[in-house]
Amino acid sequence: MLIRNVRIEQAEALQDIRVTDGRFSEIGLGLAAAAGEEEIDGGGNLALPPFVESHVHLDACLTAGEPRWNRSGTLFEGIEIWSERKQSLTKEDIRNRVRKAVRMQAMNGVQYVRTHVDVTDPTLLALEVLCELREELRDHVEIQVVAFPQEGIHSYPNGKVLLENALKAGADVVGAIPHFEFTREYAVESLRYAVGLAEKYGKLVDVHCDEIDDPEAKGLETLACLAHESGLRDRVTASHTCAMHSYNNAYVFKLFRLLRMSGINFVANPLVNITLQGRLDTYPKRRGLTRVKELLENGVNVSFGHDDVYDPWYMMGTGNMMDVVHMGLHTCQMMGYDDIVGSYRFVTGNGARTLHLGDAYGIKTGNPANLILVGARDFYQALNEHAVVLYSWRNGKLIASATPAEKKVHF
Ligand code: 17E
Ligand code: FE2
Repeated sequence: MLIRNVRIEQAEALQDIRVTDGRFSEIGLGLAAAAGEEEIDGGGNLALPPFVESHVHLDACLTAGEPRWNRSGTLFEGIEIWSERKQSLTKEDIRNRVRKAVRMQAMNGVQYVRTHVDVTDPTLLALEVLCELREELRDHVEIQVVAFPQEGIHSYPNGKVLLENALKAGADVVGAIPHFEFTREYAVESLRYAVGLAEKYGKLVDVHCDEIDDPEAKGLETLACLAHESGLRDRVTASHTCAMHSYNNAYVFKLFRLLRMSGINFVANPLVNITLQGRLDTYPKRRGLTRVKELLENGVNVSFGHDDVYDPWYMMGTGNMMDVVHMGLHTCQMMGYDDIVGSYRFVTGNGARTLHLGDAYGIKTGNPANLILVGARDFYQALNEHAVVLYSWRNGKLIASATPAEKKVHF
């Protein structure tokens, strides 16, 4: 197959991409079609490696309003509602919702997903189902499963054993939630325990870290210190880190030295944290997003996640990572031209680093032919005009396509 006239990321010239046996076999200017080779006119549109959803909760997706709506709009009411909803989980319920959400993501060009799955459940049902779906859907999406202790490790009955059992049952990544633990001591112990399990079982780490407007929430320094001293480094990710928004600058200055040394990744979730944080403020109201621009300036890897698709924490969402980037650029005030045109990195390459996808990710000769074609000349236009993903190919096979809606003005 020959895909003609596409702009690969921010390249100046339009190029052609040849796919042979599911891999990129040639990339260049004006390639000649072989006899009988399928040709696709890229029309000058934007070719990107597939979107990476680096933080979402698929087990809870598509449950908004069940059994009740989140009236306060806080994280903590969301956790209460989910705790009620998870009593009625069944295998079929989880399978149906996750399959639907994954198809929504596929329609929007996502091919890699890291999902947190709540393991504060004595049955570990959602974890079991997500591990099954990870295998079942492998041809269409690469799923990583995080064992996520939503109600705490040390503060939930049998929490330590459940977390370890989740790893034995096949989770890829260990989670934690220090700001939700009963005490500061539990917060620290829970991080030590989670990192210890990652070492024991050879897993990655991704912590819901300090998702609260409390400047005293300092799980991050403990996590970064553990990543540094254990040598796990970039195998560790700190998600949310909202408290960093409220830390004083002197403390942040000191903290950033450790963050640079530790090599850890960050995931910000702009759509969700702009709505969950600041809820207990009157005015002025904090935005509560982590310091994305400053992290990047310090050479730290940051990706963006959607976090929720229509659930107790966020009652909107279609799985479109461009919505996430759009919100992130506004709320983090990254609205310079270069910031905008290059912002696909938050949901492509930076996410791939967080997920440890390795060199096989990216539009390069020899790599698996995984790519999307976005209906815009660059990512700036794509964001501004809400472009659609025209094609999503995985291993050279078309897995999703769309036609832009036709709109008319009658004057
Ligand atoms: N659970 C949590 O602790 N934080 C979140 N943002 C979501 C679930 C979505
Ligand atoms: Fe989350």
